[in-house]
Amino acid sequence: MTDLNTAADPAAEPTPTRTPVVADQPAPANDAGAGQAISLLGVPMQDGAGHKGGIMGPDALRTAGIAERLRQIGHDVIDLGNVAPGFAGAVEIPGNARHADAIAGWSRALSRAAVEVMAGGRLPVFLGGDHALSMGTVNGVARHWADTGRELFVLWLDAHADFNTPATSPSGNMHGMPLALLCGEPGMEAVFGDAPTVTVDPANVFMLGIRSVDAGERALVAERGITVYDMRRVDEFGVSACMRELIEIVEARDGVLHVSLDVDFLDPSIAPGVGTTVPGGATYREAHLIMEMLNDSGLVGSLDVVELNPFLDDRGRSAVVLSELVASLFGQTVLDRPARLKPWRS
Ligand SMILES: [Mn+2]
Repeated sequence: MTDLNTAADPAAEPTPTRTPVVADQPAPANDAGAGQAISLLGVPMQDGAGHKGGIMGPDALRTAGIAERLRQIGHDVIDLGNVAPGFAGAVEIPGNARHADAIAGWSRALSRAAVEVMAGGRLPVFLGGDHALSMGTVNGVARHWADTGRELFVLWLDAHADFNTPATSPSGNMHGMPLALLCGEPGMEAVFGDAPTVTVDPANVFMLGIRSVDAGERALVAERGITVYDMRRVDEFGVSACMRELIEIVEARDGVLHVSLDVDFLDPSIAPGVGTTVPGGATYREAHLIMEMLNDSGLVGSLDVVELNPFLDDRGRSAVVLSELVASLFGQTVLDRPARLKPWRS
């Protein structure tokens, strides 16, 4: 991990040149008339979670006005409806992995969908659905950037590391395994079978907000060299220092970011609609600051919004908070601040 005290020194390195994430829409969203082409894809899956209810997640986000909010700030938004799960047949995964057949079907269909949308020059936003959906979405995103020669980084906003394998998982719920699969941990090859896969380099993964890690995955996360900004680090340095550090790393490599936003990243007091709440999560203001800094960075090329369980929500509160956060990530601001204001660079 880079030292927080030196990472932001503007004199240390020349400002890197940056390639726009989506070639046709290089300007930031808050510039008048410079909206991005965004495609929403619903993923009503819940096979990876321990609770039922995730199948309602995409429609709750739609009901909370996610598309309208993005259109209001000038984006070209298409809602592609829900992705249909593929059929993978019988999938053999040794160890503790529940509903592996269904997860495999979803993963292959989602990987194809991500590749297709991105090949069309649009930025995909996947509305979940449980976090196992990221096996498919991030695999597709990684395939796209591997083909186009851009280095992919992943920001995992979550209470959990999601780095279990069928060998380490206490529950067998595959929503706790997507990062392990994506980083190429052995045991889950059958999820994609003969379908194309591109592995994510664990050194390019940032976890932020982590506060509940199982014993087995703790060792793996440390061994693989993943950058972990746990809540202790957030408390000590603040989210802005963590975000600045990771944004500078991605910028320096002319990389692109996939963001995977799990509802349980947020404190349960602001987002109760998730089956795996953990106390001590990100506050409303911390979460919005993260989204605004991501928008300022211009580095985000794809997004998952996962684990929303409307069955556990409180009158749609979590769905509204999430759709507000997504709008914030794409340029919604409370006041008209100058776009791409970067005080740490001046
Ligand atoms: Mn998760």
